[in-house]
Amino acid sequence: MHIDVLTLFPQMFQDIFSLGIFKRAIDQKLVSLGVHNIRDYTHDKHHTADDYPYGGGAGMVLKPEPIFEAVESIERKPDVPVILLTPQGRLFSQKVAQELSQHSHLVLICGHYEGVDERVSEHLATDRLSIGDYVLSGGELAAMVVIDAVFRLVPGVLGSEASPLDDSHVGGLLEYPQYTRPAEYRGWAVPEVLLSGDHAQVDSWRREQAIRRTHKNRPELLDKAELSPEEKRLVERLRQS
Ligand code: 6GU
Repeated sequence: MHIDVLTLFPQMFQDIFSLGIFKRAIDQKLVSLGVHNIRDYTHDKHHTADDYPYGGGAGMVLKPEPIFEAVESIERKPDVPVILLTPQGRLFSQKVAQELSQHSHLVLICGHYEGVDERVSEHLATDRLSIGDYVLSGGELAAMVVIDAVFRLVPGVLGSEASPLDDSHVGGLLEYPQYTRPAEYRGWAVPEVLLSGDHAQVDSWRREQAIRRTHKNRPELLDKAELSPEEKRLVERLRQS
């Protein structure tokens, strides 16, 4: 999986994916990141990437030409998604991350200032993504969120192939609580069942904890979660109490 990012701040991407699990993944060539400075595709002596908005108003708008030229300089097949990161995009989610991880190549464009000339969204981008209902000063952090969530789904990037299946939001529930040694810390004991060695009991405890935690923190997720009839009865009881 290769991701190309277009940004006004390429330094922001310097070290972030060369640490932790992604270091090995990059060394093993499972994933790679190309970072491109939009300013390198300007032609005037001041390398102007932004300009005043037509119609007036506050702030500056990213010009279309350097962004079109930067994307066009990237060698890519016709079906490669070109994604604009913008608060006006559709909402990014684990499901979208899974969709994107099926592609071998993505191009991400980081918006900035008050916005990006609409012709980029309309005639260059094939998709627009937002990472949540808040405004960031640029698309870079959003792009990093998308890259992290997508890279970790590429087969082999996580140590164990099974681990992404247990993640929060896979299957529509938040993840169950995790514990490691010591079995007792400052008087707080790890739940007995986890020390029992009974895998069926552990699985059923975890499933119930996932449901209880989802009910407490993200109740709206339970409407769409995949639940057994018994689990649905648990949800009913939680909602009534
Ligand atoms: Cl993709 N960009 C910006 N600037 N702000 C955001 C966002 C993106 N997603 C949520 N907030």
